[in-house]
Amino acid sequence: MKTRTRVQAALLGVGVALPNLLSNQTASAATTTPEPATTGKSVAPTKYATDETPFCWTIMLSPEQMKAKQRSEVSCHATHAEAVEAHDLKVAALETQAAMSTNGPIYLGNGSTNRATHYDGLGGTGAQVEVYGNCDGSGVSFAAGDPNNDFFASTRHRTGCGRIKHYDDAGWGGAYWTTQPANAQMNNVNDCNGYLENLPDGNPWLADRVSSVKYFAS
Ligand SMILES: [Ca+2]
Ligand SMILES: [Ca+2]
Repeated sequence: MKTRTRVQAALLGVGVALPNLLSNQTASAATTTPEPATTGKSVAPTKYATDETPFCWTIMLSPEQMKAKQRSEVSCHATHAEAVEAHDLKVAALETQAAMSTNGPIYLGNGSTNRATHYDGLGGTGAQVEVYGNCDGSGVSFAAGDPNNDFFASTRHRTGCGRIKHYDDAGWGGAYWTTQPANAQMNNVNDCNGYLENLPDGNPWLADRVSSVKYFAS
């Protein structure tokens, strides 16, 4: 019921926005370029997953940033497509920034490849956080009080990171649990979208307790 209400609201939004868009285009032909990309989006991004913005992403902290005890920033969107679009824009901005001081393509210690997805619920359900970066010991770490802290209950390996370590504490401390596609652990689920594993709710208890994660190639 909730979904249908949201879809109806979105359709109404399009119906209202279209005449405005057309009139803006007519007006802009003689004046300046209109503000881009805001007319089609009904929900502004948030820093944490909500019912309205369940699709989130973050770029890993590099080992250097991790040593400096930085904490992760998450950006959440209404649809997966919007989250991906926003990610691409973000990486393009990072590349431009890096190009100002270097001669080669540099991602400031972060990659543009989707390495893993963490889910609110068991079995890859609920709000999800897509993680981009490199499998070189980079990671994510959430501050106390951040809604993404103690949030993940299952993890899907995407591209390249053969080993992912989940820690109970921010800054990669406390009890931890390692997911590896080669492991034959209980509660594993494999499907064509990548290796998916539920985090344990026993010893060590990491389901809904993950505060930081590190990503390794193997
Ligand atoms: Ca959860
Ligand atoms: Ca924790």
